[in-house]
Amino acid sequence: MSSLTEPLSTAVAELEDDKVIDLVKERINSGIPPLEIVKNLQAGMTEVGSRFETGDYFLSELILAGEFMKEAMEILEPHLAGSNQEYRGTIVIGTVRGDVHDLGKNIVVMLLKGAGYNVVDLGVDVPSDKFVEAVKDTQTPLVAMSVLLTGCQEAMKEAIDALKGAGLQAKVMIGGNYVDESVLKSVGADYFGTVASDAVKFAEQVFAPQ
Ligand code: B12
Repeated sequence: MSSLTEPLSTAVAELEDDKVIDLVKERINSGIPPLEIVKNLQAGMTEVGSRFETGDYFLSELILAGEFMKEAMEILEPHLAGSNQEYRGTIVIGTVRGDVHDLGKNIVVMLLKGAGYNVVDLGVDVPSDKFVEAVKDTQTPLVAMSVLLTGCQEAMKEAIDALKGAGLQAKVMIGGNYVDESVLKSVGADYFGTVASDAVKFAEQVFAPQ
């Protein structure tokens, strides 16, 4: 049914919730880097999405996958978030209006916090004015937006236009499973990423000492 061979990714795709949790714990205990584990989880979730698309899985299966992913993330969180106390600045983040997917965004939040940033997380289904308000309040030089639904690309563009319209200079990084160079151009963002660690790379550029 799929070309997945990696056991954790396969367990995710097959919705074997107990096995997923056991494998995540086992891998953490044996010292496998947490981002490697995230990569395998993400590959499994992509397969869940494909099966949903082809009608082999239904919404109930998407919901189930979302739930055991949350449990897996709770196990990974202390390992991803690290203990970097150095304050490097504030970053605002949210999933754009109309989209409630947040598992990926939450991983981005954990990594940014782990890298020493103060993260203002606006949550999901965030309208443009909330992004504008948070950027004004924090005076952040960097906003991160997450999107998983292709239909929400327009909402992302609206949020970016609203920031520009308000005269704010903050750079915008966008990310999610389908974003690429063409999405970046069409919404007018400054940077795009398809994995959570991309967010840290770009933050380092924005916050680099001049
Ligand atoms: C789990 C899931 C759900 C769960 C979400 C639970 C939650 N709390 O997030 C629930 C059940 C709620 C859900 C609902 C829906 N979903 Co859904 N869902 C998924 C699924 C299977 C996995 C998403 C996920 O969590 N992946 C795991 C995480 C770790 O990966 P990630 O999100 O991609 O994040 C990583 C990167 O993208 C990146 N990243 C993410 N954000 C950012 C931000 C920045 C700045 C950076 C740098 C990086 C970055 O870093 C993360 C870690 O590396 C995807 C399939 C897929 N291919 O992604 C479909 C998918 C996204 N869903 C889809 C659909 C259609 C829906 C529904 C419309 C279904 C329905 N009929 O109701 C609703 C929409 C609800 C809404 N309004 O948002 C489609 C979207 C298709 C499209 N073209 O738009 C997908 C692609 C499935 C498919 N192939 O058809 N879904």
